[in-house]
Amino acid sequence: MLYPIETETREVKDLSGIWDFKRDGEDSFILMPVPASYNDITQDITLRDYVGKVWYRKRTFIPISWKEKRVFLRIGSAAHFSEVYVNNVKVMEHKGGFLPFEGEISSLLKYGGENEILISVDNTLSWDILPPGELKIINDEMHPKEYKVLEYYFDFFNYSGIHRPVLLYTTPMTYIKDIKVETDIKGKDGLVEYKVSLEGEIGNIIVNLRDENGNLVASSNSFNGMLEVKNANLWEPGNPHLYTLEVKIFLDKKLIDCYRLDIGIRTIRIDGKRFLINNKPFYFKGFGKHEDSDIRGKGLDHVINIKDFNLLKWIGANSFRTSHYPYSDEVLFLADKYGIAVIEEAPAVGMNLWNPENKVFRKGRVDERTLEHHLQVMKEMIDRDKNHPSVVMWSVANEAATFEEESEEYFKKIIEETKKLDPTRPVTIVESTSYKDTKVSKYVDVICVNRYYSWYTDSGNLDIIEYQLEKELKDWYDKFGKPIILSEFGADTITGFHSDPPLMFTEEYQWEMLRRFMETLDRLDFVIGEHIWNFADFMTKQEVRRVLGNRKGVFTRQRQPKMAAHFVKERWKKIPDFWEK
Ligand code: GCB
Repeated sequence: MLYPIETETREVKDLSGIWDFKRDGEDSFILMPVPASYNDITQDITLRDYVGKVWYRKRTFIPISWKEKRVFLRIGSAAHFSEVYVNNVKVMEHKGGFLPFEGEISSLLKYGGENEILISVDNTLSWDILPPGELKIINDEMHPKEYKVLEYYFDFFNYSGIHRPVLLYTTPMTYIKDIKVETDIKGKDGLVEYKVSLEGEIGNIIVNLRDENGNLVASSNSFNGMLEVKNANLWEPGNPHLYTLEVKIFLDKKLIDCYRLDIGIRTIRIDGKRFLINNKPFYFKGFGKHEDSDIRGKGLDHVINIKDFNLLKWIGANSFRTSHYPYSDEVLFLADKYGIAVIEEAPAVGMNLWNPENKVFRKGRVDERTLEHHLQVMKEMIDRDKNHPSVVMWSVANEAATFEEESEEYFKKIIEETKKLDPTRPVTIVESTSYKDTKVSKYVDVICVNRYYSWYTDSGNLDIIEYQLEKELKDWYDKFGKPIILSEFGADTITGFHSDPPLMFTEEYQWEMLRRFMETLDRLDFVIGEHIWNFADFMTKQEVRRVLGNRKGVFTRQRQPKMAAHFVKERWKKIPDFWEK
């Protein structure tokens, strides 16, 4: 899937702005910004915690000139199930709240007139959608009849609505439908293998590869091919050179369509206990993040995004994981540009009830319907993001109940299919299970482990970290012989709380905990990365272990540094991006 861009043959109309909005069944509309979660926009608690369907409506003029073109409607994301109507005709529906969907609407439009776009979005979770959840209906003496509660087992608020831009865009009748790029390195030269798919009449093609200054470095006139770039400037974390692949289609010598795709030339390979980018051992320094901010919820916000990348650079991070779902296209374009490596995660989180007696991988919960949807999500995610140089690994899930027998077949299929869809990137699953019990980690290329020593276990005992971390990670390595990333570790920290000696929830405790974890990792040469949980504080559902959300951020939700940020910055300054212990 190509991201909509403007070129000499294409137009984009961004429908971001103020839409009409109402809950299903209501008579009148209120005003609602798009993109944004609707939850925190009004003062109405029943809307904040609403479960069910809502409607978004936008009226827009379509220019007469668009009659000669194809017009597509693309929704960046809608959490979680959506149906789309144009001038009262249903054009598409989509399941899954974190990936885009689009459809051609040319035949439904009034050209030179006003058109109505109506989008329903339902945030109800079930076991056959990712992330899963369940609508519980309580009938006991302590609740009113049929009392409804949406239960979910992941640790972020179920923000809802249209979270990413809604775009109208045009293409010519014959148009470039997709481009796929894979790159390699030969000595000092770069190899760019590409494939262009076309819809409509077959025309002639010119493919030009240009460097950052617009200079032509290679070209071809076939739909599939290999471009060679002499003395290529590679893409890598910290030094992210991009090239532009310019694809032009001609019919009878007339330019019909043009698309420009930014690409990076780089390789990724696992070699024993090393993760090689451009044949050099890469060390992941960074965070698990969230798409989350005040008022906007999970709505795309360029201000927050640029601030976050500036903070990543400031603190010396070179990577993050899109915990726990694929982030917006716009974030990944920034990662390409800023030179930040991304572990991109599927929205498979909350597949764990932390109880071997109460199974998740069974009929009616995570079963063949979930599997089918999960496979579809992997397909959509890879289809959208295959060309991003910043995406260096796929994560198929976070903290699933991989100790259950039935999880093995499930994830074996998901991992096999992911590797088939993209043989160029390693695959991981992020584990909370013990190395002894996991049925799945044997299928992945890199082991990712989340550990909360001195927090959820041995709470308050910082002195246990070194012993437990070293022991457990060595056990993981001895068993699987694969490189390991400590993909989560952290402490809830209320900014402004202090104590010395360090006590839980203070800024000193977070600092001291991170220090002890990190210094232990330095001694383990098979550990190829440290991702702190979390980049910033974020909203969760309300529960007694959460104080206005999860406070494990090294930055506050408003993106101000806690004390530990300064320690992490000093540490990461000393660790190069390419580092072999
Ligand atoms: C985890 C989860 C993450 C939570 C975190 C925590 O293991 O992967 O989603 O937010 O722990 O803070 O409990």
